[in-house]
Amino acid sequence: MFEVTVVEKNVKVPTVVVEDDRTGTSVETLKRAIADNLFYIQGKFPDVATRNDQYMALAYTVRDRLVHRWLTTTKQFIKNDVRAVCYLSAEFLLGPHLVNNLVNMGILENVKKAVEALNIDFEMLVNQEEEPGLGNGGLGRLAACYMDSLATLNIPAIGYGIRYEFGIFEQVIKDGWQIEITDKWLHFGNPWEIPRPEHTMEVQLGGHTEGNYDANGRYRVRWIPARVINGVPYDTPISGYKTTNTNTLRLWKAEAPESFNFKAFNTGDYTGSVQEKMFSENISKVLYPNDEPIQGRQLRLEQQYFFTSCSLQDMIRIHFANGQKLETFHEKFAVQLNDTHPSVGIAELMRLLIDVYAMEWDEAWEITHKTFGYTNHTLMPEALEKWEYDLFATVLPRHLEIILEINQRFLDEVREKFPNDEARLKRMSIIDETGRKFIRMAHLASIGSHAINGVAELHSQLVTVDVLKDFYELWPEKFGNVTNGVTPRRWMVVSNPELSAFISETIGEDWICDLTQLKRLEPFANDPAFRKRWAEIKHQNKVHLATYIKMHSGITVDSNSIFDVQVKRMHEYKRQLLNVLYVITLYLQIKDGHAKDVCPRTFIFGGKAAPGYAMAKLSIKLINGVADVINNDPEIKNKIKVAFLADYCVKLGQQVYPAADLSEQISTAGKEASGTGNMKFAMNGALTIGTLDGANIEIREEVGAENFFLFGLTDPEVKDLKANNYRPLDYYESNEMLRRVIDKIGDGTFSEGSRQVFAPIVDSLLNRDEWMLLADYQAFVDAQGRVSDAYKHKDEWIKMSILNVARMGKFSSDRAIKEYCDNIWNVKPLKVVLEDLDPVAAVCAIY
Ligand code: NBG
Repeated sequence: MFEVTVVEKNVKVPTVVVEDDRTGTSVETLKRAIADNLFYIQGKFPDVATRNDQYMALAYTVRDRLVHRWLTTTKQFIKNDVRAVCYLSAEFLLGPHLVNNLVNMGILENVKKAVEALNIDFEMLVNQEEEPGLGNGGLGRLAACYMDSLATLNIPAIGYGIRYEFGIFEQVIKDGWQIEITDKWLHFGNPWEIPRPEHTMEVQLGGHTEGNYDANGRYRVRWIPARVINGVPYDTPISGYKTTNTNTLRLWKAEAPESFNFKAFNTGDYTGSVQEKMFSENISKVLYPNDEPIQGRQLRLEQQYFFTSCSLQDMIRIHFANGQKLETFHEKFAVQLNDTHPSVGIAELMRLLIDVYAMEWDEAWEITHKTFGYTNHTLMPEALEKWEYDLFATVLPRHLEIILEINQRFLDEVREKFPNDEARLKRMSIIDETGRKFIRMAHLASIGSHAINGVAELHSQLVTVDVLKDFYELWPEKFGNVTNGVTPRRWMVVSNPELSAFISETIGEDWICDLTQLKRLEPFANDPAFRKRWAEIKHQNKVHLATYIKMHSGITVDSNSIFDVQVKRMHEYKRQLLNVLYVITLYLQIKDGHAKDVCPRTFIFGGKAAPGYAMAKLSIKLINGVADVINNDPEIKNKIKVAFLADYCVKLGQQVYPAADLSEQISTAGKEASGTGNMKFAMNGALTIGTLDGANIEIREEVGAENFFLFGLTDPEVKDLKANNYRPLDYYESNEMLRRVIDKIGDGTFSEGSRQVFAPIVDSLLNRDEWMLLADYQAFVDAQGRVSDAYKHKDEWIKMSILNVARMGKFSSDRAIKEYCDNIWNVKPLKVVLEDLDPVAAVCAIY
């Protein structure tokens, strides 16, 4: 930006500010930039431009402004020799970039005006964006919220992951069943990323190892791989809210080292010659849906090793480029393992230090152990990663040797502390030898990290008495808790602009970066005018969602009814089926002639089922079957409606949370590690009906028991009942309504007369009921009754809604990130100052 002062005939005219075309943010400059990009980047005249051309032109306009901040940030991080957080995650569920970046950069209003001045509908461009769905659910979305907070808090950070060509599948519903369609997020190009082929890393796989003595008589191991694959980094700038600081998300794409196998090509085998390329590129081809019965495990292991190895090599490259020595690696990088997916990184850093850089074991171990922290996200046994020993040996022969050495030394330590305790050694070993041999990744992660944390208080406590009990007994000081949080920028400011503006009008804007400020809304709960406006905004949001539902599923819903919402991955422990049992209960009550007692409700469901998870898919079919019957039954007189929203994703979440009255958080106690949807709902003024599970417990503590609908068994009660031969049939036999509800599922009412379709559900509920739906059924129905009663007193309900929002300060991801920084990473913020960069001058090319 520079200033021109025009002086004419000795008359001084006011200073005119001329903006740089590529960084200026006035409406006029933005308008010109969009028009320019449409012409020069998309190569289109305005009258033939498609909506996607227009979107791309706008996205590049925004990116230019981001790049300015981004490069400034990188430059200043390097100049200040900062300690950085490296967040290793197999998933980053970012959601759409455009509006989030505009909000963070503070240019939303000007951009809207510029777009409209070009006669383009802004909302249409927003809807044009394909979201990068590079995650399954909570874990991936948490990583995205954390990237937002790291940037906002001015923490130097790099997110490292995989640039999947196909992210989470697109869900369509056909005859009530889920059908999976491949995701096409890259189909029209991705304007937010910049490839950096100059920083390509080589990754080795397979083969064997050879030991020999070097010139100094030191034993060295050489890994002779069977395959080598290239990892090409693609960088996405991650903006912070109202700060210059812009961090990097670096995602790796797998490529073959050479596009052609020339030998095969020369012998005329053209397809053979490209096969190698295809095999190599497979590694970053597709995101694994979780809960999938594990086939194709080898590819998954290769994915994990691929991105971790690239990332660690990249950190070492940056470290050296900064003129540092390897001995100080742990002083410059705090590496966080987002679950066990990147935990092979512990063996990989050891390999790099010992084999590649000839460091001694003890020093390498010291560095490695000080570098890593491990976050556990689940207690579910099927999600605790184990790799078949033989498979691991085939894919990563050198890493297996290193892991065995780590294990040996570790078990010696255990022996010393707990002599003569063979059972303990067996339990704690990285190698599971109870049957077929496996490598237990959670053990490797725990041994190789200096800090281990769970994601909510209950979960962290259960980690120490359950999956990692023995490790806790060995190293209690390593264990801690960081309760999850979500970013108020995306989940309030971007998703719910009306409510956010109203809050800012009332208490100023500081709450956006300090969510505890929302407390100042409390007194307004008693102000009728405030409540009235609050209720209007909620109603408006419901009208918007109702329009969406009508458009996408043809169902007409009543915006005055309770919007009762359960959106999350389909999983038995999350108990969507318990919700369905209540829907059918209400249906039967109306059919029994009690319609006048029923408070009108719209039950909204959304969520994907892993393609191989039959029970989860069947639940979707049941929800849709129930919806068909209820929505079309004239006797119901529209008192209740059921809608399953297809293809639940971040974009859809942004429309759903602001419109919800009731948030369903009804997992079996002790099973949901934290949950983060529960936070997004409450921040947008929905009340929670929930069990004492995960972060629900802390949400209830914060908002007050009187503003939360609690029901159900506690974790110890669940365990007790299990231990005492839980018999679901007892509940079925003794509760008439429950019996009628389950019989209805079985008798074909919701499956066009077929008794077969839902037989597995009935069988599972009556004979096993692993997740104790029947035990919690009556308590749930009673709690739902309390919800209906409360909703009848609309004014009181709104008060509770306001108090929920006012007391959600704790659940900002900013708070969570500060705790990680202080207790685990020991990193400090660095406030970056926006400076004019001369794009011609070489500044720095390290990141
Ligand atoms: C999930 C838990 C959620 C939790 C998120 C984020 C996995 C393995 N775990 O309860 O099920 O909120 O992680 O921590 O996806």
